[in-house]
Parts: sequence; C-alpha cells; structure tokens
Amino acid sequence: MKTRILAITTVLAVGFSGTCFAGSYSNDFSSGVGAASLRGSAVVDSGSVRLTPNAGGNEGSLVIDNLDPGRTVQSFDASFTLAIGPGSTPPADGVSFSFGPPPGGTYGESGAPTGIAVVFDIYDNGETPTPPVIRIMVNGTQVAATTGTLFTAGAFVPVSIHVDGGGLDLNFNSGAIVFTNALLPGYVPSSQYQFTFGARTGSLAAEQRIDDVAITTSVAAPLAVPTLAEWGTIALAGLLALFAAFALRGARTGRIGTSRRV
Ligand SMILES: [Ca+2]
Ligand SMILES: [Ca+2]
Repeated sequence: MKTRILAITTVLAVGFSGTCFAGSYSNDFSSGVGAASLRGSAVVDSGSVRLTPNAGGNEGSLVIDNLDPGRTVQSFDASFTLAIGPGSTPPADGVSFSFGPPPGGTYGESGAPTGIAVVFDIYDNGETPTPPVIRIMVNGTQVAATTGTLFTAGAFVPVSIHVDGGGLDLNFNSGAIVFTNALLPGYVPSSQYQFTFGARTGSLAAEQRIDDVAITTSVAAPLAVPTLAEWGTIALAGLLALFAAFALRGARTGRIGTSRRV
C-alpha cells in the first residue's frame, strides 16, 4: 500500500530595511575628475582643478554626478582644499560650493540658485557684509555670513562642511572661519540635487583651485517593518495555510483507503 506524503511548505518572508544608503565622491585629481564633468574654464591642472586662471572674464565649474539617483539626501559631509591666488589687486570674484540642481552652462561664485550654496566671495559688489566673506545661501537667500581673509596666495587650505537636520557646520582654514549649526530655513533637499563647484573672474581676476574633494551622503531607506495589523494578517495567513495542508492530506488519505483493489 502506497502512502503518499503531501508536504506543504509555507514560507513567510518579512523584510526589514533600516539601512542608510550612502553615496560618495572622492578625488585628488591625479587622473581626471571621475564621475563628474568640467565646464567653462575649469581644467585639471597640476593635480587639482583650476576653476579659473588668473585672467579676467572666466567662469568654470565642476559638476559631480548625482550620488544618490532617485533618493533624497538626509545629511552629508564634504571636505576639500581651496586655493585662491595669485590675483589682481583686489582679486575677484570667488568660488562656490553648492548642493542643488546644477545651473545650465557655467556659473561662478553665486552657486546654485536652489538648494544650498556656500559662497566664498572675495570681491565687493556691494554685498552685506562687505567681502571677503563666506555666505551661506538657501534658495538664493543669504541665511548666514562671516567675514575673514579668503585670499590664500595660492596655498591650499582645508574646508569642511557638514549638513544635517540641525543645520550647517563649516570650518574654513583650520578654524579661521567657523559656522556651527547655521540654520537653513527653506532648505528642502530633492533627489535631483547634485554637488557642484563654481568660480568666476570679472574685469579683475584670481586663480581659483580646488583639490582633495571628498563627499559622503546619508540617505534614509524606507522602513519595511510590518504594522501591528500587518502582523495579524501574516499570522492569519500562516494558520490558514496549515489548515489547508492538513485538510488536503486528510482528503487524499481517505480516497486511497476506499479505492478498489484489482
Ligand atoms: Ca591633488
Ligand atoms: Ca562679490
């Protein structure tokens, strides 16, 4: 007498995902710009990116590819070195670091018009406070500013920037200019935002370079933890699957027992 064993396996897969995905860009420009593009007067030269030469009428940008396509950056850390000079007297015009939609074409020290722009403004166009000044812009509006010496005579000085829900921290030239938790009213990051640098010269000029760029982002992944109601549905589905398995086995065993022998 044959015995059939019916095995029903129910697999309940429940996914948990609290991981923070991080994008990153790191380059010492010893061999090109990697996942980024140069615009205008910007070139890789002597192991760094020369955004503008020490000549008037130039504008150059470095646009880094979207580090987290389709995801919204919750926080980021950016560091780089910045060299301004040699230049005219006074030098002009400055450098920007932005996190926003890259403007079309080239752009300079004003940065991206939407999102965050950190403006290293070295020339007085009537701004308040009077340059040289580091200005924090959100959607084109100044939200914080601190004056100080930005001309470095060609020496690279370190810059670090951190942005999270508490605001923006910045350290320029080993503490020469510092921002701590500068509030960013109106800042709403978008999955379309990219990290970019820009610089410009006008009738006056300065050589303006960046090097050793390192950026990392944190992006909150959507949580897939079941709700209490979903846990109830999962438990009910499991019980029904077990009940169906026993019922089916019972029906098959009964049919075998009453079958005629030949
Ligand atoms: Ca370098
Ligand atoms: Ca200016």
